[in-house]
Amino acid sequence: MSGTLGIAVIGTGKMGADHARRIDRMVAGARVAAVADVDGERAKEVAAGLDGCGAYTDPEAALAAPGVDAVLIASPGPAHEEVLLHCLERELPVLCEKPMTPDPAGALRVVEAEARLGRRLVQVGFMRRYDAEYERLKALLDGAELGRPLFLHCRHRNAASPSFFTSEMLIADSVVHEVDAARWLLGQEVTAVSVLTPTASGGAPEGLRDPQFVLLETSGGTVVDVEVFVNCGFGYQVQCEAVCEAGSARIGDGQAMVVQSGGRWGGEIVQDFTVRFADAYDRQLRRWTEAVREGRATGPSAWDGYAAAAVAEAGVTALRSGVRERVSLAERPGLYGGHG
Ligand code: NAD
Ligand code: ISE
Repeated sequence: MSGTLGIAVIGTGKMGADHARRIDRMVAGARVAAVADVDGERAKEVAAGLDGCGAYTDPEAALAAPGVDAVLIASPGPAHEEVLLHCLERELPVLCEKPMTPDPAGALRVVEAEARLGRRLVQVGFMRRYDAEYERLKALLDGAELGRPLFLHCRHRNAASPSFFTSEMLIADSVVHEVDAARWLLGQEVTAVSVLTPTASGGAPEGLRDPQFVLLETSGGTVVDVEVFVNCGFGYQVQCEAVCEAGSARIGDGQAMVVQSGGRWGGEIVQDFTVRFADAYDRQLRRWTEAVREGRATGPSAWDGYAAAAVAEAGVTALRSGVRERVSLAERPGLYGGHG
């Protein structure tokens, strides 16, 4: 396309408002044409700062608004499927925040609808694939100079969890990022999940099983462990160490600047994902916009969203059962050749 890409942003909470600001200020060739939020006041507030942007409470009305060529979904996970299916009906390219859907059954309905259409329109917001450190680790592993990956040791820590967070969401909402990152970094599927839980931290809200230790086994024989701790109190940390046959590589130490003064050394720990992954969100949106304008599909696909949801479901079952659970995947439609 030659004109500016008009984007409808569905859900204008923390992420939706941030993405709308990003489209407005950081992405060339795109503008926010409409926003929708069930909270009409929130939608109006975000639209007020954006030239020619309509505010709606009904997502379908935003999809049908004048000048809308593409959609960004940033409503809560359970609301994604309905909007995704409407986008596919209207043949609108869509960038959908993770998780694509909270359940594999819903994700499979999206995959099947897109496969029937015969072309990729859905990209899932697994933004770690656009983070500079993750990109370097991916290039190193693909280059194979360290040999075969044996382990990925991952840590995913949030300073505090939102009030609505459940024990299951530590897996389906947080570890789902590691699931996608592991599938992408390794080019393998996750085949089984086990979950161990220590006595909950005193800093966690009553009843929340936080932290958890999640073990993923993969089709290529790599073992991935994830410490997820969403009320660690001290900051936001996402780390990954790949241990390979001939060496190891680690990302996420966050040591951009180390200060030495008064007989001490140290640095800052960022407090949340909007800071740690700001560049990745920018790059994700820029590359998606470029691809949509050129009529291409790139990035994590609906199949990746489905595979991550299937692993998350096995993880939630393992959390409840206390035993190792196998992951079962549907047959992959031809539309989704290899790993995205
Ligand atoms: P939020 O609660 O701050 O915002 C969600 C907004 O959606 C709210 O304004 C709410 O009123 C609105 N909403 C609720 N139901 C709706 C519906 N049916 N239609 C339209 N609007 C609706 O949540 P958030 O933290 O911004 O998370 C939004 C999405 O982004 C979730 O899928 C979440 O998992 C994802 N997320 C991704 C990252 C990341 O790092 N990629 C980080 C945080 C959140
Ligand atoms: C949140 O929804 C995200 O996606 C963040 O990246 C993650 O760190 C956090 O745990 C999730 O709740």
